[in-house]
This record gives sequence, structure tokens and C-alpha cells, in this order.
Amino acid sequence: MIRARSLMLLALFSFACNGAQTPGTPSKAASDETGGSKKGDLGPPVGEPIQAVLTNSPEVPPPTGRTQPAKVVVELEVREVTKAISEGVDYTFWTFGGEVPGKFIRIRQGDTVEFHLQNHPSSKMPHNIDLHAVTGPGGGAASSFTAPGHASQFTFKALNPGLYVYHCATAPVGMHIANGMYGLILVEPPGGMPPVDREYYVMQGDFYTVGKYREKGLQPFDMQKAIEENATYVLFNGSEGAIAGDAALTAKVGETVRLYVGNGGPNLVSSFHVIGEIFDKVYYEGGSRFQENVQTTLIPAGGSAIVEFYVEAPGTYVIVDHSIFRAFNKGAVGMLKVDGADDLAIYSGKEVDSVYLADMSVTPGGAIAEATSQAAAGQLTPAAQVKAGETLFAGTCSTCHQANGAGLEGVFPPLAASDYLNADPKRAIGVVVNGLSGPVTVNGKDYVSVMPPMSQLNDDEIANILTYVYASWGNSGVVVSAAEVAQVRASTTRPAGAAH
Ligand code: HEC
Ligand SMILES: [Cu+2]
Repeated sequence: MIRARSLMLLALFSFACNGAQTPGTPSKAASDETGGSKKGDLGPPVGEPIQAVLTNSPEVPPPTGRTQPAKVVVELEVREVTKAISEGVDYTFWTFGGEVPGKFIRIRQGDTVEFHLQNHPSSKMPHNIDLHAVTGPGGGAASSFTAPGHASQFTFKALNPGLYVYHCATAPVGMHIANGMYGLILVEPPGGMPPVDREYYVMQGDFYTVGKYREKGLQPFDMQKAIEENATYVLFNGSEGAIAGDAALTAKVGETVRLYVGNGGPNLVSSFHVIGEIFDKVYYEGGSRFQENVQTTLIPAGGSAIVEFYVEAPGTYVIVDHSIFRAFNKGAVGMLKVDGADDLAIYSGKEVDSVYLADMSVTPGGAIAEATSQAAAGQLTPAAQVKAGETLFAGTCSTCHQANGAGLEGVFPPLAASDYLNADPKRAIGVVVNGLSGPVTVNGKDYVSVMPPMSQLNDDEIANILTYVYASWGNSGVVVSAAEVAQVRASTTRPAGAAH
């Protein structure tokens, strides 16, 4: 559908180029130049005003399909909403259109945009919008200051093609952006974007909460952490898992995928990477020219990139910010699931998901979500703990102790029927919270090695993992509670450098 339409567009565009020139239309001689705002005024709007199609991420509106400039009406409503930022963690987001990132806007170079910004009556704050696609002081910010329950309107002509960030610019600006007030506006060049099979909208942002990463409950914004650029979460599309697990982006072998990638910041630049893919093209910084054969592209805060790649092999491709602690410890993980037949000449076909996905493969509505909601209701069952613990164990402990708990001769002690484990649950909690080093004897065999503290796990997660371990492989069946973990955590010390 996208392909057919864009092909038609392309054909029309080349026709227009060879035909009569209207003032301001890019000429053939200038076709190796890519822009400049002077070429962007393609004349007055033609035809009836058009209502812009806006989409929530990860969807992208269809190509404009137009060959002439139009008047385009954009209606965007600001809403302040409380929803999940991670499993069991809520946050009050300020949004353009109800979600983070804000609605994707797609127009064509030369269009005249009549922009209506509404601020929902339930909002507590005034807001405005600065679109980087606007030529003029403030990018629309001054003309769009909008109190709760009010609306404002301004008009601009989109002179430069490209992929632009928009954001709120109401003081304190950093706080409005940190709460999720950003999105993307694509200004297509007159010929449209070249056709591809799939287009997706992905936008990174950093978030600052008073509680630690994955600390449960409603988490307020932490201004000091934001000033220090010490992000608690770094996320694609506004929440952990927004484009992972069941919500992963999808494609089929043999398709070309285009990602419109933005970075709202407010602070961090993104080292955007798809594990196991090479970007065939990157329109770096969201501009008109592309680089080819790129592994990782840098996307500044308040900037964008358009990346394209052809998918040869089926499987799960993990999307990360390659500043890699952000991926594994702050949530910057997405996935592209590709269906189709293996091409063994290109890739041998061994699944590597578990290496990279670890416990990031947590899916909303899965075992962990179930345990979290039971715990929130004060009705956590051991069965739910075991199920959640199984998933977490696979992503955390199995790397060393193996999926079946057998460990590795002489290197990693067994958790299966471990006399050390079963003798003292409090001590076992301490091992996970604080790590273990030096000589230890398990089932009559000596180990002299190091287990690092599992600093990335919170009390609920450790309780669930240990409950699962105790319920498995001939162990004692002890149930471990988050309160017990908290108690051990409070009464013991971690080696210097452990996260918490
Ligand atoms: C990086 C490898 C590694 C990871 C990951 C790891 N462990 Fe360990 N674990 C070890 C090593 C090595 C020892 C022995 C340390 C020593 O020799 O002092 C150990 C010891 C233990 C022990 C005590 C000995 C025994 O076998 O009963 C327990 C209990 C334990 N680990 C549980 C866990 C749990 C639960 C997790 C996941 C939350 C985990 N470990 C993750 C490497 C690891
Ligand atoms: Cu705002």
C-alpha cells in the first residue's frame, strides 16, 4: 500500500520536474542540491484545506500523496496523564495527544500549516509548542502558549524538508520535556519519501524519578537528578517494553524497514543501534542526504534520524541505545520481530535472543506483570512468585548457574539440591543482594570464585527469583518475601560500587 502509493508519487514528481516550471519548484539543474528554505516556498496552497492524519507511536501516517502545496490543519491536544512507565511503576506524563511520544505529524514541503493547540481542561499546567520545522523565532512557542481549558492557533509554511522534533517550551522547559512533551513532524520533500515496505515511529527520551529504576508505585519527577543528567529511565516510546515483547515492531524477511527515530532528550544523546542489522541508509540528523552502511547513528537531544534497512534473516532484532547500561539497566530496549524462512548462507540461524534480551524480554501481561499486580493488591501467591521468578531467573541467574540450576563444574556452584542454599534462606538472600566471593563449599565441592551483587534487581524480583529457585530442582520449597529481602538489604553491606 505504502509502496504503491509512493511509487505513483515518485512518477508524478519526475513528471512535474520535466514539465513546466512553476516559480519555486526545484529545477532539474538544482536536483543535486537538497534544499534551503528559499526553495521551499512552492507557492500558495492549492485546493480545500486538509485535516492532517496524526498517529500514535509506533505508527506513521501514510504519505501525503500530494504533488502540490496544500493548507493542512493540525489539531493537537495536550493531556496530562498518569500511566505505567515500567511494570508496576506509574508516572504522570505531560503529552501531546495522550501518549509519549506525541502524535506523529506528516506534511509536505511548501504546505501551509494551520496549527491548533488545545490544552485539556483537566491539565494543571500551561503548555505551548516549539516545532523545529517552523522558520521563525521560537518555532511557534510564543504564539501557542495555552492555559488549561484553552486553545490557540498559529500558521506557518513548512519551507525545509526533513524529520523534525517538536516539543513544549513552557518554563521550566526541561521539566516539560522530561515529562514527555515531544514528538516528530515529517516534512516530505516534494517527491515524497522513496517507497519502503514498513515505516515505524520510534522516539527516545530520558526520565528522572525519585525512586530507583523499577521501584514500584507512582514515581514523582526528580528535578535534581534531571539537572545532574542522571537518568533513571532511558526509553523508546515512553515506557519500558513499549516496542518489545508482544508490542515489538514486526516485518517479514525480504522487506525494507524505515524507522523515523527522534530523540526528545531532555538531556541524553542516543547511540541508536539495531543489534544484528546494518543500516543500509541513514538520513543523518533527519536531513536530506543519506549515509550508507552504518552500524550506530548518533541522534542528538532535540534531533532525529531516518534509518532504513533490508531484512535478510528471521528472528528478533533488539533495538538499543548502545550507551549500553541504558539498554540493560534503564530500559532502552525495543525489538523488531522478523518472520520468514532462514537464509543459512547469510546467518546460521542459531537464536541469540537470550544473550541480549535477558530480563528485558518482559512482556506486559506476562508472569511478572501478574505477580506485580497481585503484590500491589496485597494478594501475592507463591505460585505467581514462582512463575515471575522463572522468567527473571532465565534473564539473570541462568547465565552462570544454568537454566536447570546445575551450575558448571568447578566454576559456578549448583543451585539444584544445593545444601548451601537450603541451609539458610537469609544467607541466600544476602548472596544475591551483596554477591559472594572467596571459598565456598556446595554439596561437598569447593568453589573459589566471585558472584557479583545483583544490584539491578529490586526486593520483589529477588524474592520471586529465590522462591522459584527454592521451588525447583529438589530444593526445600521455602517462600521468600520482598519484606525479608528488604530486611537483609538493610542489615547487610554491599561491596563498594554496588548500585544499591
Ligand atoms: C556472573 C555469574 C553469576 C550470576 C549471574 C549469578 N551467580 Fe550465583 N554464584 C556465582 C558464583 C561464581 C558463586 C560462587 C561464589 C564463590 O565462589 O564464592 C555463586 C554462588 C551462589 C549461591 C551460593 C552457592 C550455591 O550454589 O548455593 C547462590 C544461592 C547463588 N549464587 C544464587 C544466585 C542467584 C539466585 C542468581 C540470580 C539472581 C545468581 N546466583 C546469579 C556466579 C553467579
Ligand atoms: Cu508543556
